[in-house]
Amino acid sequence: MPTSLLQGPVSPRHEVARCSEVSHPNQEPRLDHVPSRLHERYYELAPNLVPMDYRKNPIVTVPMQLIINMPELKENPFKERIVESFSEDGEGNLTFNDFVDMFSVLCETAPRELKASYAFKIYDFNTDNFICKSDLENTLSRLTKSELDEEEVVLVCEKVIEEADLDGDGKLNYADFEDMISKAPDFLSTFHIRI
Ligand SMILES: [Ca+2]
Ligand SMILES: [Ca+2]
Repeated sequence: MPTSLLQGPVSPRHEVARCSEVSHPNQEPRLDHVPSRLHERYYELAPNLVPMDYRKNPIVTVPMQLIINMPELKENPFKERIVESFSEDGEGNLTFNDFVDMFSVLCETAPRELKASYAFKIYDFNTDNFICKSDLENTLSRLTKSELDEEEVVLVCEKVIEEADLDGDGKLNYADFEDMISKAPDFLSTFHIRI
């Protein structure tokens, strides 16, 4: 897993506090507020797995299948990839910290740069640190929900790579990708949810 992508300039867990301030304008901003609300959500997903008492440092994860059925994610075409990308084990099992990170990146007020770095991870289906043609085809088919047929998807992807691939190696590195999404903001729109 490319750790450089996880270490953005902004800490996701710091951002979650900002999200709470925005979504509760009438309340005093409380930095501990959202994590405890998120812990309730986390607990509700799997009351038999998640303890309320962490004093013995239990190892707790909630499996992907339960997380992708949350109302915030259920309709998202990238739900499995999103959960996988935030899971420390890479298989979609989320610790509470993974869960908090996921919500803080997806929240509407998270900085664009932070979202972009996770979008790159999420779209990089084969996890080789590049967005190649097959990643892009996979992404586009999900974004367009089969409005385009296979041939059209291939054509659009070739075009996108042709335009965004600045160093000419046939795939997009992060700089190429950032350049591409700056021209097509829709690419980030599936990464906003309310908590
Ligand atoms: Ca890739
Ligand atoms: Ca390139």
